[in-house]
Amino acid sequence: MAKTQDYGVGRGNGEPIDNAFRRTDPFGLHQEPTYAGATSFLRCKYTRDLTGVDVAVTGVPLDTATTNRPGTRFGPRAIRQESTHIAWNRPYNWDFQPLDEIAVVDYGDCYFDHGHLENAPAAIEAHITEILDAGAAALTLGGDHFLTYPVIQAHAKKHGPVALVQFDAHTDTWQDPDKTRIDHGTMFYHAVQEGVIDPAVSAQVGIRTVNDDTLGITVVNANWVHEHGPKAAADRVREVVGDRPVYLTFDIDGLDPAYAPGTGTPVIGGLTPYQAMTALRNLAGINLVGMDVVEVSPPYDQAGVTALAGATLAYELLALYAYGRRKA
Ligand SMILES: [Mn+2]
Repeated sequence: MAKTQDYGVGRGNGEPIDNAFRRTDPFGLHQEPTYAGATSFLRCKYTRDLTGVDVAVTGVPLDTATTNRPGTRFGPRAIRQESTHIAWNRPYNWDFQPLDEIAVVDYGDCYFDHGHLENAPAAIEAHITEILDAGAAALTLGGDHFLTYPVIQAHAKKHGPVALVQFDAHTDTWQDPDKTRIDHGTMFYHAVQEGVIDPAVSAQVGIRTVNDDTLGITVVNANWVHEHGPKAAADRVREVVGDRPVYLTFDIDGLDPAYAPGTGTPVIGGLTPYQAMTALRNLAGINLVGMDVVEVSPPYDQAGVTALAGATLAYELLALYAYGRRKA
């Protein structure tokens, strides 16, 4: 395993450019010009070979379950592009480089037929199952939040009912009177009913929309985070999840739209990037088994800031995951 030391363009452990297909070492930073080269998440290698891989990053470009503005089908590609800006340095809030310690590849995107949309959930679940069956963890880039439901179904097959940690403006546990409709605001109702999420050990952070029935999930709403701070919020989450297998989903609208305007259902009064990153850093030690960043909608973005936030938070999630593997 090569240790990351250099910070110059065209230096590091790999080739000066196009490491998305030229690199051979799955560890370490591979610096290349941020404005050039084949784009992958953090310049990781595109491959479907998961031999020895710890985390497979994969896109799910689905945006047909949105209640308002679509566009998140372009999210995975935009997050990959913005990740080139941060692929030269380790996450600032962590005292180690996760890419030195875990092997990460870009697994490409999940395919589903938009002409047979009814088959998309099964296609997503099968795609994630492929990754988990190969012994890797999945870091999924969305796509609208509905996709997290089949992703969690795949995780529950391996880990049992998961503890959900959700950063979001919305609970996504709403239900209609007939309790059959499903979209990106109701899927966690169904996931709890199905038993793939255990609400008693689950927590939602950053909530600022009304839902009188949260199904027993602990809600650490945005106001609480603003009043008590992100470290205290993380403490509450850690208390709730204990040592249960955690699936962490980060809806980019958990951030305030001032920082993440490029999303389908923005709600003001949200978290700052500092609060989000500090909360994630202070979740170190949870038993993280899977994660995603969803709802980045490039058509509504400005100067790529939302995709940059998504890429940065995904990098933070890699650090959180690598920290957990250290203890294991
Ligand atoms: Mn949301």
